[in-house]
Amino acid sequence: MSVRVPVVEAITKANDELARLNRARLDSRGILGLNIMASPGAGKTSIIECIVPKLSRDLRVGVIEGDIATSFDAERAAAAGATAVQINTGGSCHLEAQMVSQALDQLPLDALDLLIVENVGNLICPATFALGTHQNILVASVPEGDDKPYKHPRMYRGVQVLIINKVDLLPYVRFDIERFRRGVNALNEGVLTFEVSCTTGAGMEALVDWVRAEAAARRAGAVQT
Ligand SMILES: Nc1nc2c(ncn2[C@@H]2O[C@H](COP(=O)(O)OP(=O)(O)OP(=O)(O)O)[C@@H](O)[C@H]2O)c(=O)[nH]1
Ligand SMILES: [Mg+2]
Repeated sequence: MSVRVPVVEAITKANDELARLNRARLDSRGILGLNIMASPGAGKTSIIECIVPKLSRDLRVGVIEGDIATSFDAERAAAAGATAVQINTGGSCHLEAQMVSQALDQLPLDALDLLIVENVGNLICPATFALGTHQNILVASVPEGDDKPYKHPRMYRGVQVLIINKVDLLPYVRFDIERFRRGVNALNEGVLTFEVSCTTGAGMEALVDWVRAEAAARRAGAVQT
């Protein structure tokens, strides 16, 4: 144990340095970077599919998709109108700043206003690795259960935005939203929260408006990194 801890610290320190370089690449161009995290199947790509067509009316959107295998999600993001790059981690359960750096090399950064990163579906490891994005967004979905804030406190603590997805399933799934909210509040009081459904489109306009406002503020240089 006395050996392992310094090794882990060294890895995250090296990652943090690369994340700072990624952030500088975004900041020098006024690009807003969002890091979307969630468990597998929570609806990360579905949300991207919902918001990209609306955002593309006035923003140029790039998407970096992280998955262990396949390019399915990059194909879906591209079909929605984004310039998309797929990272295959080959087994790693999270993205690291180095992977994002390589993906940034493949994107036309001078022609983007917004970068959305979809992290690998996992509620544990992605919370540990900074990527250089500006906002960490967690998608929680109704069928996962209302106990997830209690079971994954680190993830819920470390995000600036929470999206509760699949609210269309509330009548059919046992999900006590008050219990869920109490768990969230204990860890991250006042976290900006959106309740949405990709199936019905409910709540999407508010989410899109928030992304637009954040991107505009960043482009105007009004937000400090
Ligand atoms: N009922 C319902 N189903 C949804 C909603 N959003 C997504 N889904 C479904 O949930 C499943 C997973 O959606 P994805 O968008 O692929 O989820 P993901 O988080 O990107 O999954 P991974 O990238 O594999 O981790 C699909 O069958 C979607 O159609 C929603 O709001 N309501
Ligand atoms: Mg996905």
